[in-house]
Amino acid sequence: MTIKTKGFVFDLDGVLVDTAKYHYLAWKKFAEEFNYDFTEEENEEFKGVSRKRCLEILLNKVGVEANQDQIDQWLIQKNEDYLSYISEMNPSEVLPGVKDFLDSLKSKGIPMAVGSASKNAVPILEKVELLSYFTDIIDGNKVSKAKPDPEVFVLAAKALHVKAEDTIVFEDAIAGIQAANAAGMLSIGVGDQNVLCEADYNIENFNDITNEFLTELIG
Ligand code: B16
Ligand code: MG
Repeated sequence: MTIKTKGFVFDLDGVLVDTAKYHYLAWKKFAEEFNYDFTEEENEEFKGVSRKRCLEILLNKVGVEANQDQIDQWLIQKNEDYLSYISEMNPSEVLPGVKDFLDSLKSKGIPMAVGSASKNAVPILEKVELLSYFTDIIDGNKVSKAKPDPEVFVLAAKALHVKAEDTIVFEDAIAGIQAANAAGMLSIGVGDQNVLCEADYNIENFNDITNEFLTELIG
């Protein structure tokens, strides 16, 4: 059943929490084993990109070819390192303005979901105490096609029982904005406006959302 309300969908990394720094540390450690100095600038390319695809890009940079068993082992190793960093996460790592914004949507009865490439979305949301806000978590375990394919947001809208045109997506990655646009949803870029120029709206962070803007979004 489709109900007549707006649905809000949030990317995880870079929108609700800043886990990019932990992905960076884990990939940097991996690259060091090949004497490759992986920079923060290179890490920008990895935002919103699946773990598997990130490894392919990094192996290409390092100039290493490997068989599937070795690749699978490296993917596990990278994730174990990443999990060791995120095991220390706490609610103070929720990005500015997020909590107040989610509380405001919750008080208005607006349904919310997460749409993320990460396979670790649920444990991260638990650690930062945000999990209870969301009707559903559509993450890397539930999708078969990576952003910019719209699959993740289409599934999220379905879980919220809202139509694409009534869905508002918050994203920090270009591929994520493209995915929301391709799904026919309203896209809001969180972060650098010059980078996220394909978004329908841009904010620096959630403190930028005024009551007037929220009223306009809810319609
Ligand atoms: P995992 P998002 C993405 O999360 C990250 O931006 C990206 O850097 C990461 O490689 C990807 O999740 C997969 O994460 O290794 O935890 O499965 O921005 O889509 O929320
Ligand atoms: Mg992201």
